Amino acid sequence: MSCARAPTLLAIYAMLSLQFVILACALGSTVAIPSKPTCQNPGVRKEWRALGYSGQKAYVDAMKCLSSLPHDPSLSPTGATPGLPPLDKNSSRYDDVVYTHMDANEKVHFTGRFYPFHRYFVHTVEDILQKKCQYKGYIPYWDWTLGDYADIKNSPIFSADPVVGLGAFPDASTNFTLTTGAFRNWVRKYPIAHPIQRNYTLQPFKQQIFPWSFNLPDKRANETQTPAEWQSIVTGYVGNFTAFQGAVDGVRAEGVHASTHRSLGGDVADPSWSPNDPLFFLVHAQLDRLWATWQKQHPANQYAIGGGEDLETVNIDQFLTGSGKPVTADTTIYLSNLGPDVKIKDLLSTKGGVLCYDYAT
Ligand SMILES: [Cu+2]
Repeated sequence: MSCARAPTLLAIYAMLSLQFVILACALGSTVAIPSKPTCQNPGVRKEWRALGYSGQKAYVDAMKCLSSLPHDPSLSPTGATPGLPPLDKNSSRYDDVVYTHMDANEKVHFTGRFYPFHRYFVHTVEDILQKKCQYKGYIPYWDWTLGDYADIKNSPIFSADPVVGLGAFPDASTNFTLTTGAFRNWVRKYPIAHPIQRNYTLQPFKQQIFPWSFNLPDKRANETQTPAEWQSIVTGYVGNFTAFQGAVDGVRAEGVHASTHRSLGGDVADPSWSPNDPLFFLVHAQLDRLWATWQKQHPANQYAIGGGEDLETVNIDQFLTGSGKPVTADTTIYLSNLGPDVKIKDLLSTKGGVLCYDYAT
């Protein structure tokens, strides 16, 4: 599969008291506290480098285990995204995870479901690793603000170490196939069987992939990955969830979310099958950490949610976080039976509802 090929799909408050309250907020967000605030001993998600050799190996081994488990016939696509390849019954549980993301694609990107879906998706994979692969850890995050942003391509996290390395960026000599690191030559089944690819591109917006044109085609992706940019998002948009999400995605998807995916290139750059590359989970844990950090920044942020259920491709500048039916705390997040369907209100705290984890930093 060529990295240059355009994808076929998505060618594209209220701490008034300690009482549990639900109310609408004037700032494009609704607010609700989780229905099941039961988390007592939260697990700790750590930065990739803080795992150390043994922690990294445990994570790699768990991912390889997921890749060796058979496809689960109970996987049940919702049909939210038309035109997908058929389910491959000879694939693996890892491929089921990828298919779940492909199935959800057109309902969970640039909509109000974006953040809750991805929080629940990553949590569910973490849960499967723990229950089916005896993994004792949690999903690590990649904190690109730790100096990496200056030269992402040469960040030490992209190690070629055959046991614990996430893999060095390949080049044209291998058609950008990942040939180093613990996941070298990994073959994934969707959309067709292929070895996973990566292709670092500092200026990814030169290539058109969405139904809208980019405003800043020359923008360098790492401008969105600086400590200053992180701080600006965390401290801004008080009580205004849609503005917060809009900042993460950016105007016409030129924010840190798409910048990170698109610049890494290959599989993880695709809006549909990006989880083919295990880097996806480190990237999305970091983006979830950004949300969790913003949520803790102000009581008005903690349970704010908003946006619409439908991807808006025409008036994208007006509806960065979707149009149509409003997304609220009572909106359901579907997971193709990879895990049970849940309400957003049970995903608004990492330490309540169906979740029980925190970030080390
Ligand atoms: Cu996604």
